[in-house]
Amino acid sequence: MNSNNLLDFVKLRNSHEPEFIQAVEEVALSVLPALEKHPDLRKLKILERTTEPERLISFRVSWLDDKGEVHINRGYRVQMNSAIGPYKGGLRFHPTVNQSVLKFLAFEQIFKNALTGVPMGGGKGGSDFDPKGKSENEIMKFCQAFMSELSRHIGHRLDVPAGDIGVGGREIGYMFGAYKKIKNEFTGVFTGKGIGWGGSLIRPEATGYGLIYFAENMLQTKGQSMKDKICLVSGSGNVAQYAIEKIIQLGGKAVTASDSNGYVYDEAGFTTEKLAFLMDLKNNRRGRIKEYADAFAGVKYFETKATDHNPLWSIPAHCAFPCATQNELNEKDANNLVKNKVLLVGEGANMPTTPEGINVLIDNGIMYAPGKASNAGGVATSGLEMTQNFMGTNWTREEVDAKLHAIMKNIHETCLAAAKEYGKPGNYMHGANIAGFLKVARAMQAQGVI
Ligand code: NDP
Ligand code: 2IT
Repeated sequence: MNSNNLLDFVKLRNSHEPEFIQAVEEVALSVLPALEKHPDLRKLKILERTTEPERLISFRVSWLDDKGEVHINRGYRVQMNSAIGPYKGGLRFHPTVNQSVLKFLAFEQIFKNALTGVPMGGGKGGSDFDPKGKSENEIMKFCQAFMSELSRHIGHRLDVPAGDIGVGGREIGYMFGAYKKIKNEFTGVFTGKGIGWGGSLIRPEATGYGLIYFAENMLQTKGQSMKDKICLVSGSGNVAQYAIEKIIQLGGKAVTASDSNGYVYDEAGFTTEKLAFLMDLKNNRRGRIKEYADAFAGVKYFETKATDHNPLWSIPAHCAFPCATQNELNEKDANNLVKNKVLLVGEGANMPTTPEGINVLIDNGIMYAPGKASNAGGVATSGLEMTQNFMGTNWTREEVDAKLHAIMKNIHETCLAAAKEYGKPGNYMHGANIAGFLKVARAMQAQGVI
């Protein structure tokens, strides 16, 4: 089966799922040429099998708001692949959540998790519930209603969810509490738990820190470092916040952050104090990014209009870190980055760059790190949380951070080695896709046609 046949197969079966098709197409274009070296894997239709979820659960979530009004949301869990470990991946609460979005995320998660070296399969879930503007009580009620069904399908050796957009420590707490009540057992069924009830130090920081560790590794291949690098960051949630923190710690300068209303441009750069303000604004007061610009002199705020490009990416900088959501950096944005001679793009979000955008970056020699490699620090540290839960132990901050550091370095080396071996030296996208795929493929081959 050549790439056209495979994509026809996937498009036919998933014709109304554009994000899922986009994610499969990227992996297929990397992996199919590589598979010419492995006719045994082609014959077994391993790639085709990875595009079909092992199980997809969709369910009704009914709940009552503070005024007693009934709301109906849709809940999902996509159990995509369990060849190398229990299903593992986050839960997303956002109005744009649908089957296509969750299947793309679960598909990416298979290969990302394989790259971490921690034994975890791929999964993802969530709901079209919109947490914005909901009271604390409504968030709890929704989480409990969601768990009344999801609890039947997960377990610490079966499927271990975590956070993603709209799901952070607060929501994990409510969902973990509901699970424990329903099942009458205390297990590490979630990661991203609070310290003191099974959580791991550094898990909240891990995705953003890991992203910047990965970028540092990329820069080192050119004899450079993060020091004095001007960085564009999009988003202002979990990943963006800790990416900014690590950029500051390594001597770089983060000059932007955004939310779905607009972005701020702080030419002087974030400091530890300004970042503390942003974290309080977003994590406690749950306000809008505009307030950051209102609070500090010299910071500009721009509303994001529905245009064909995002002006955040046309600000001159050395590094760009999209940390908000899928398809937030398109071909025009990529051309603007090229014009400004950006050195690297490191994806903190999942699939934030469109396929056309990726081509522009790679064709123009910009180092490009795909999310499944560069944002894998989050799930890798979730894996470390699972290990600590099974061992009944807690590692120190320094221990977890050292392991995260080593894992990101290893992923970086793995990507470069696979890229070189398969004739695409320096291409992190092909390297990540091929290395992640081959690990899962060998496990599927050993386990038979199931
Ligand atoms: P959060 O919910 O903490 O933050 C999301 C941020 O992105 C917010 O600033 C949000 O703005 C913005 N955003 C979300 N949707 C849109 C949109 N449609 N348009 C513009 N801005 C948007 O999520 P995370 O930081 O956890 O996740 C960010 C990205 O990183 C996602 O792609 C996620 O899949 C990925 N990721 C997360 C990991 C984790 O451990 N949390 C691990 C690996 C990847 P607003 O508040 O206005 O909605
Ligand atoms: O996209 C991701 O890797 C995450 N949202 C984290 C998943 C996890 O299980 O920690």
